[in-house]
Amino acid sequence: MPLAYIGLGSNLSDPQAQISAALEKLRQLKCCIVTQVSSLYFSRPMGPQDQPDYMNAVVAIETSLSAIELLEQLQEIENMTGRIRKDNRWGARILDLDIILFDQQVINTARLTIPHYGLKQREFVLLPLAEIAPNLFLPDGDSINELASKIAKNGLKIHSKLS
Ligand code: 5RU
Ligand code: CA
Ligand code: CA
Repeated sequence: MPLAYIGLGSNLSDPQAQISAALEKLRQLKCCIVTQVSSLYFSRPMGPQDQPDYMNAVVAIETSLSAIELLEQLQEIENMTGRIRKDNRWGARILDLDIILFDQQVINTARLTIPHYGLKQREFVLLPLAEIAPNLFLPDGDSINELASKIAKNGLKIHSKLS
C-alpha cells in the first residue's frame, strides 16, 4: 500500500484540540492506517505575520487511495471542522491538512502538487517529518534529515506529544 505523509496545521479555535480531533478523524478513515504521528509543534506564522501562532504536526498513513482520492478525504475533514474556503489565502485557519509526500510520486496538476511545494522551506513541516521519517529521501534525492538539520527553526518547538 502507498505510504503518504500528511501535514496538519491550525491557528484558530484551540489549535491543539483541532489537531487532536483531525488525527482522530484520520484514524477513523476506512481507507487509511495511521502508522506514525509526530509530536505537536508550536510554530510562528510563516507568510502573512498578522495571524496567531500555529500548531503543526505530521503523520504517516498507509492508504489504499490514490493521491487525489486522499486529497478529497482530507478536504472533507477540513470542511467538517468548519473551515471556510474563501479569499484568505495563507490566512488564519481552523484546520489545514496537506499531502506532503505520496510514496515517491511526483504530481503537478491544477489541484495537487506533490511533493508539497513548500516542504523544503518550512521548518514546521521538515522537523516533524524528520522526527518520524529521518531516513526518508525526496523524489529528487534530497535527504529529509539533511534538509531538517540545515533549516532555521524560527522559534519552532515541541509543544507536546500527540496521542
Ligand atoms: C508563505 C510562506 C506562505 C510560508 C505560507 C502555516 C507558508 C504557516 C502553518 C506556520 C501558513 C502558507 N505558518 N503559514 N504553520 N501555513 N507556522 O501551517 F507556510 S500560510
Ligand atoms: Ca498548508
Ligand atoms: Ca492546504
